[in-house]
Amino acid sequence: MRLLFILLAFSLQSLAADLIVQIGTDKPITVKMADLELLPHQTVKAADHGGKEARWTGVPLYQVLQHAGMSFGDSLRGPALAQYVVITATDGYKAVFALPELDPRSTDDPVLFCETMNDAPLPADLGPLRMVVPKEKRHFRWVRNVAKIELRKVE
Ligand SMILES: Nc1nc2c(c(=O)[nH]1)N[C@H]1C(S)=C(S)[C@@H](COP(=O)(O)O)O[C@H]1N2
Ligand SMILES: [Mo]
Repeated sequence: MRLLFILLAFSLQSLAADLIVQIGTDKPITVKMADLELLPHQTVKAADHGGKEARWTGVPLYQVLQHAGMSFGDSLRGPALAQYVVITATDGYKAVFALPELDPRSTDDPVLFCETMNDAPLPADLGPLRMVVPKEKRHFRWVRNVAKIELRKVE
């Protein structure tokens, strides 16, 4: 019984660590923390809401979308630009990004899914994944505890 409980707690924890990514009406895919590890990372120095500066390391949002099958190449133009990304946290908080804010052809401003702050894994109230958007003067889109990423089309 006790072993069962431990196993259950363990699998729930690893479930919570997974990221769900859905491109349009495709079947949602699960991106594990181990999958994220393999994607290109970037480190930035940025101050959080409390004004404390830290070193944040993570994967750019466009890299995660690319990993899930979206292309950021020359095909991303015209009607394809009328798409947007919805980030949902475990507490239901949501933030929205337009594609030119993410596309490296359009901007050098990083939008990152960070797994570490000052080289240490994020505490439970922030992580395991937190968005870091250094260009924002307000921290509206520094979503804590990210659970899901969706690419949707403006109707
Ligand atoms: N999951 C989640 N992330 C969130 C929020 C929230 O309510 N839930 N609030 C946002 C807002 S408005 C701000 S100002 C910052 C505050 O982050 P901090 O308290 O970790 O500094 O988190 C952002 N990320
Ligand atoms: Mo805020």
